[in-house]
Amino acid sequence: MKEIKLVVVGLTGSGKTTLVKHASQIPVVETDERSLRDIGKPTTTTALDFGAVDMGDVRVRLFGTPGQERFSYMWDDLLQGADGFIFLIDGSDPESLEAAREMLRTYREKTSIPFIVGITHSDVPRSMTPEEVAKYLELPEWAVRGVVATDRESALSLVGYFVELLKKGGRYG
Ligand SMILES: Nc1nc2c(ncn2[C@@H]2O[C@H](COP(=O)(O)OP(=O)(O)OP(=O)(O)O)[C@@H](O)[C@H]2O)c(=O)[nH]1
Ligand SMILES: [Mg+2]
Repeated sequence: MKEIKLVVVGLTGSGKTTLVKHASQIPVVETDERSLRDIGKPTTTTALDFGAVDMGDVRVRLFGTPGQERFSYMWDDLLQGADGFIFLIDGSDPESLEAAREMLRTYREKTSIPFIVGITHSDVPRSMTPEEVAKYLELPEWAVRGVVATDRESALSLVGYFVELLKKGGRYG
């Protein structure tokens, strides 16, 4: 079976661990620990999340990164051998948008592999739309999709969408 490695990146609280957990069909390896700082949730990823899901003839390996800067030593390691990355933004938190843009810039300087942007919390009323965010990030609309990371079907649909794009782009398969 062909294998594809996707890395899930984004700010703390953007929903990376949640997405990997809901998209994976194997029990997920998690490294969440109690957060020392108040980040609006009890735990934070300290090293990585790992999950996997088979999609047709492709086995997708999903690696979630830690969002916090102090664990950023993991970022380059996790990108090793990756076929693409999914950049998550919490759509219910417009105040995080500027920091998210900066972080996306950092990742695009690190690597030239393909990426898409997922707008999480799409189920929260008055969340930012993918169109708005695409405009802000100066990306084409096809590159930015809404997702409900807590919902298995929605999480899988985002991953599946990216896998199809990678196949079409000739980057994979
Ligand atoms: N309603 C809703 N809640 C979400 C969604 N995605 C994530 N959440 C919640 O938002 C929080 C995000 O937490 P994580 O998945 O731990 O975020 P993370 O990006 O892994 O954060 P770090 O590991 O700290 O970098 C959790 O409480 C999730 O339940 C979503 O699409 N909708
Ligand atoms: Mg996490």
